[in-house]
Amino acid sequence: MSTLSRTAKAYPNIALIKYWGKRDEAMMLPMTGSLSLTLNVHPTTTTVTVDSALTADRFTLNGVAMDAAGTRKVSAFLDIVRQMAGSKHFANVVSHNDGPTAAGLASSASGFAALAAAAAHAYGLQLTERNLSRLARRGSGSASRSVFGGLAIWHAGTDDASSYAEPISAGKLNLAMVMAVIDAGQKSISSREAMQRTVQTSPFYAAWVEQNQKDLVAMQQAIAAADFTRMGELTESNALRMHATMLGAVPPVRYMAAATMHVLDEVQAMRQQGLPAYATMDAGPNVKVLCQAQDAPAVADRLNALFAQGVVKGHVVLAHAGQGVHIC
Ligand code: 2P0
Repeated sequence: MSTLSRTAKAYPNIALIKYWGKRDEAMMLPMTGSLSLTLNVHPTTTTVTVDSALTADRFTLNGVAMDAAGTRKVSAFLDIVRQMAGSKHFANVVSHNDGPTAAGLASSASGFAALAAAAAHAYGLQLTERNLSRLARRGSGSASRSVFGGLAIWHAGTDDASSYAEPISAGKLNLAMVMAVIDAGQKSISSREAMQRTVQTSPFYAAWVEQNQKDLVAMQQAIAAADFTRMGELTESNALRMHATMLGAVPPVRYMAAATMHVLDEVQAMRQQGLPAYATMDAGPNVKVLCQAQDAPAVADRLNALFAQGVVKGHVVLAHAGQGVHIC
């Protein structure tokens, strides 16, 4: 019997320019590029132990042993790693999410980035960061971006080799993300299914793809110019457009809740009162507010005050730019 164990830690990322829709489901190639900020909260820590005595993969998440159905995605991902490494051995995967799972808070991004790094090392693969990003993409598209810290762009590419993320310099920008967590429960429909339905049925989808490509170029220009206002405007409008294309799906996909709208109103009020803050939402009702680090305490105070009124229930999590995936 032989065992080899490696542990990796990765952080979630929040897209400023979103990924919504695949053109190749099997290879996990996206319709468009996307751009994100990796955070310094809610990491996933994953240990992969390759064990020649095992007769199947095992997966434990947050202390709970998963059944065959709960292990399927992890095992399918390990099949890719085994094929690359020329190994037939199964593995024991123990993962801990330091944040809510599947609540639209990017747990699959941190989860598959950590799994990719731990599994690659445990199976003896020596991958460049680019190839690690390509591998993480096969588990979950957004995980390709969590390989890197801070700002990262995932190039759509045209095939497996050209679809990877890479870091972007933030220059003098010191960004923060204040999260209004209004519902930490599991989402009603997975983003994978929701984006598939949107691609297949939304009459707005073609317009989304066209606009997203323009937004991605404009965002890179805004980052290079350290133009936070432009970055914020692009972030908020890009998120609203993504939700608009989902609302056009049949049946419609609506992640935004009444509480989401209350928070969006509050963010708009902040801006009108001179506090530069911009909202983005993913596959869930939570709102993440992009701001500059010096304004983050004031933004958090405003959201805490909103929750203290009791009309909207929730809590605030303050995040800054975090690290890329690393072996612990
Ligand atoms: C993003 N989201 O760019 C977008 C915006 C959610 C909304 O990537 O099917 O878990 O595993 O590739 O990456 C969430 O979807 O989906 C996501 P798969 P993933 O962050």
